[in-house]
Amino acid sequence: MMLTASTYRTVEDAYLDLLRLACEGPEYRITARGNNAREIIGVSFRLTDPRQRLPYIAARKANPIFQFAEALWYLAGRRDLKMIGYYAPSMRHSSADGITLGGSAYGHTLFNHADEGTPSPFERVLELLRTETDSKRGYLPVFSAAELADRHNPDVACLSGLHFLVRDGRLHLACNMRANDLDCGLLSDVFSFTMIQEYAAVQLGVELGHYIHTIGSAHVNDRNAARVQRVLSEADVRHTCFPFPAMPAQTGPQTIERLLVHEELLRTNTVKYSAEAIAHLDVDAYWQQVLLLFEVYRQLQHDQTDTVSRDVLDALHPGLRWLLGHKWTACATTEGPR
Ligand code: 5HM
Repeated sequence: MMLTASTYRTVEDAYLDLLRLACEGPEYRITARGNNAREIIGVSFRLTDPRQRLPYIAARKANPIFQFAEALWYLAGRRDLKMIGYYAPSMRHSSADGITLGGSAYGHTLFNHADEGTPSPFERVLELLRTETDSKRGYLPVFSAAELADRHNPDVACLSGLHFLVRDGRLHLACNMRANDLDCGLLSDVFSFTMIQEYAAVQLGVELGHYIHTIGSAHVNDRNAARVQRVLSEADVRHTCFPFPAMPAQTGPQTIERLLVHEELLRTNTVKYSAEAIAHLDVDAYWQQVLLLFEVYRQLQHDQTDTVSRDVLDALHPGLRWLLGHKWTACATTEGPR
């Protein structure tokens, strides 16, 4: 009897099976808000190693710079387009006022304090799990019924809610989504939500557990069909794997704040960092990797370079270097494609 979600070690394994499912046996063909898609209703999977949250598939050209930027944007409780639109210009279409994001600014819902001195919903859940470890109440709702009041709302939350459960000293996260694009949204959502999970585990001082992802409408848009086919063809031959390290135990709100100071300086081209300069900043080696990524992006966006500095690329984790080399020719090194 299979009543629980299919189990995978990494997001890459789950992603490939989800694409196969959508291509081989879609339940429906839908057209919603101008998008034609193949859809399956009611999909669920479990990841046993949520830290392995990046797909090493050349044809997918995953963008780890955006992934980390989005995760930090959430963790900082932000909703400004200024920051996230720089890393993902397409998100500008989802903003109603050109200044902020709406329902998809999940961090704004989760990490903000209603009033000065009041804990954020996220802090409330942590407090609950610290006092009653086996609690089933560690749920953070995100989608709100009020979002449907405006029929033309361009940005209705796809994330229904996040459910944090501590069992046997490990923090599991069960995520519920009303809708998920299996080729696009899914990868960035799993990346960010497992980062929030790991961040919560660090705050609670427990191990990282499993990540369970459940989707109401799981779909692949027809406009991405060609890329999906390329990804699936590559799936039969690829062998690449780069284990990603654990988030440092001392990571906290001040770490996020400190990182975002450097992020803004790089985004606004106010500073330029060498690998050496980043190595001397007051942030852990794990988070220095993210600043190296933001420096790469500064060079691509502001300097419009056709060769990103070698010292910065060499200082990167090999998996991140591999992903950048497959996405931007300016980042290709002798190990990667030219
Ligand atoms: O019409 P609708 O609001 O469902 O369009 C948004 C679509 O963006 C979703 O159906 C989903 O396919 C995708 N999406 C996602 O997969 C959007 C967001 C942003 O909220 C997300 N994941 N995080």
